[in-house]
Parts: sequence; structure tokens; C-alpha cells
Amino acid sequence: MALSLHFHPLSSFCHKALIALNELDIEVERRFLDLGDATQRAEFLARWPTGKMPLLVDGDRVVPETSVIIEYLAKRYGRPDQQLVPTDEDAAQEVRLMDRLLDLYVMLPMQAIVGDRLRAEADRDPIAVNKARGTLAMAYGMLEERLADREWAAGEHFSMADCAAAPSLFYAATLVPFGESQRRLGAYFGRLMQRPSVVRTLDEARPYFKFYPYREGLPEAYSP
Ligand SMILES: N[C@@H](CCC(=O)N[C@@H](CS)C(=O)NCC(=O)O)C(=O)O
Repeated sequence: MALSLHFHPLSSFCHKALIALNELDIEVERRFLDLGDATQRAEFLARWPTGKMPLLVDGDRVVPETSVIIEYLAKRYGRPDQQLVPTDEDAAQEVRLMDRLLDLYVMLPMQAIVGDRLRAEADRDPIAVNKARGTLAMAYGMLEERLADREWAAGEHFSMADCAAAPSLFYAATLVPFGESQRRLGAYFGRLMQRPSVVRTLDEARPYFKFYPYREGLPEAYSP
């Protein structure tokens, strides 16, 4: 097996893929990607034009996009008892829906807010940041409702949707804390933070949290 993953240890989407790798017990060669380095950036863009990480490379095959990477790994290299995307079609559809909701309405607005903070002050966009904060609040409300009848994001079993939830909520909570009325969401986040695949991923990222601009809001266990 010649699997490698191009990643950065602080990146939330990379955490999503790493959590899945841990769940599936798959070891890959990890290639640290520094997109701030012009040579690495040019090489990476030549391989995958969106320039988005993580990127899985399997021999000659390039596998982009976290949800596609996770399904690819689970189908080809996962154990049959590790169904991050269930074989039952209805259950699989719920996993894919929750995965999309978490990527689009938690991960992306969180990224937008953090990205804004990393810009020079003159280039910041408070309107976009406010909108992103509103999206996070909306998503928390939606998750609170959906968690009424389930332990994990898409049902009774840990799935690809939880791989998306853990890093997105980990960082999003530093920007918009969970509300008093969002108890199910808070409890769910607690379960995620205890999941061994998540603990391992966050532990490995620990030396880098000092570079996260909203580090003061990180859970105490990961406070630099
Ligand atoms: N839809 C993509 C999103 C990946 C993504 O946004 N990755 C971020 C890091 S968390 C990235 O590569 N950012 C670098 C850039 O935009 O230049 C996926 O699911 O893989």
C-alpha cells in the first residue's frame, strides 16, 4: 500500500480525514504541506488545482475532498465492521446529509471567520464575519434539534458525519460558544472529545495550537 496524505496539522478539514484514518485503523505516510512555501504551493497546485488540503495519494491516483477521501478509504482499505458510511442506503443518506451540513454550515463559516482574522486589518470584512457567525448560530440550532433522537451526528453509530463534526465544532466553539439551551449539542461535543480517534488527532496537533488566532477559546485540555 502506497498511501500518503498531504496535510497541515492545524487544518480542520485535515483533522476530519485523520479522524477517519484513525477510526479505520489505516496508516498512511503523512506529508506536511506548507502552502505558505512557494515551491510546495506550486507543486501542490500542479497536482490538485483547487489547492485545498487534505489530498490523498494512492499510488498514481489522486483522491481529493474529505468526504470522497473517507468513502474511498472505507471502501478499499477499511474493515467491514468499520462503516463510516453505512451500507444501508437510508442510513448512508443521513450520514451524507449530516456530513454536508457540518462542512457547509459549520466548517466553512468557521474557516471564514478565522481566515478574516489572519488578514491585514485593512482587508478584513466585518459584514462577512457577522454573516458567518449567524450561520454558525443557525447550524447549532439545527444540530440541537437533530441530536434529540441520536447519540452521534447521523444516528446510533459514529460515522463520517462525526469526523466532520469534531474538528468543525472544536474550532467553531472558540468563535461562537454553544448556547445555554444547546445542551444536547454540548453533550455531543463532550462525546466527540472523548472519542479515541479524535483525541489522537488533537493530541498530534497540540504543538501547533499556539499558532491558532483564537487559541484562548480552545478547550482547556488543548490550551497552549
Ligand atoms: N471541500 C474541501 C475543503 C478543504 C479545505 O478547505 N481545506 C483548507 C484547509 S482546512 C485549505 O486547504 N485551505 C488552503 C487554501 O484555501 O489556500 C474538502 O472537504 O476537502
